[in-house]
Amino acid sequence: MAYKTLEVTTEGAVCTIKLNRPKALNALCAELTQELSEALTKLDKDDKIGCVILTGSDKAFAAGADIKEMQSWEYLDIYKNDLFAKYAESVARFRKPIIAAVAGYALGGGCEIAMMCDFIIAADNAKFGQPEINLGVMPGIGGTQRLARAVGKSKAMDLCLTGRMMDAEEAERSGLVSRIVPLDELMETAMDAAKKIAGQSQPIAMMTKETIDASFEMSLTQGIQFERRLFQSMFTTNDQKEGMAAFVEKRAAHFKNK
Ligand code: DAK
Repeated sequence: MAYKTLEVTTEGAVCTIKLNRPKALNALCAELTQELSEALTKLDKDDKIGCVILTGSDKAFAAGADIKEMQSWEYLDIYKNDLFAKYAESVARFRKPIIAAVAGYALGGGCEIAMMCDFIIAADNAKFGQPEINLGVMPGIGGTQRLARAVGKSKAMDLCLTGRMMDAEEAERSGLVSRIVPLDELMETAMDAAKKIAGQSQPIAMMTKETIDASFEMSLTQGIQFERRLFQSMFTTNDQKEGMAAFVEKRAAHFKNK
């Protein structure tokens, strides 16, 4: 399907979604969020896709929600339509691995979407921030919660209260991003990681993601119990048999996602 605000390309079992409103630095307008939600809903159901990369342009991953669109919103419209809830859920509840490949600005809603992904690979020109306070609001799709969990209270407070940006080095130091690469290597690095993930057993990768995500919702004891139960269940899969047989037989594993 053709989208107006996204470029969606598939290479093997990896799908890349590129946010594509370059003139507005990929500001997240209603059309873009609707299209992103539709694309992810389809990909979640597509058995052939094992991993998704979400990216933007060299200058901006996304500079936040579309301020020009948002300017005239009234409280009751936002409340009744539960604005942004559906698309935010479609990213945060996406069940397969999803990598954010971030170059340039990831601000406001842009930083929040990147944080909803499973991990962030940043180009050396990436800049992260929650500048909503400069607009007389605060982060509204998980920024206060996910940023605090990712970088700790002190830096989350600093970023959300001053509205300042942090560069890629600071973001990596504080644990927001998993690695930094030169800008011209960003997509190749993200694709290598995505292919590696997509080459694993899809159900096992999904369960691994689900278990790590559960650690943010559960006590340690509950989380460890959840992990143990899912680990045990993996021994019902052909892929566990194949993975271990391949190791013993000194050959590459061929997972069948079963
Ligand atoms: N919205 C709309 N247009 C934007 C935009 C944005 N967020 N960011 C940039 N643009 C547009 C600019 O207006 C400009 O358009 P023209 O004037 O050329 O028509 C074009 O993109 C290029 O931008 P600049 O000329 O400003 O480019 P610079 O390189 O000089 O500066 C910048 C880049 C990223 C530093 C600057 O553009 C900037 O500060 N942008 C705004 C960043 C920002 O404040 N982001 C946070 C947005 S608030 C909700 C939950 C959450 C939210 C909303 C609702 N609910 C639950 C309902 C989220 C809110 C946000 O994300």
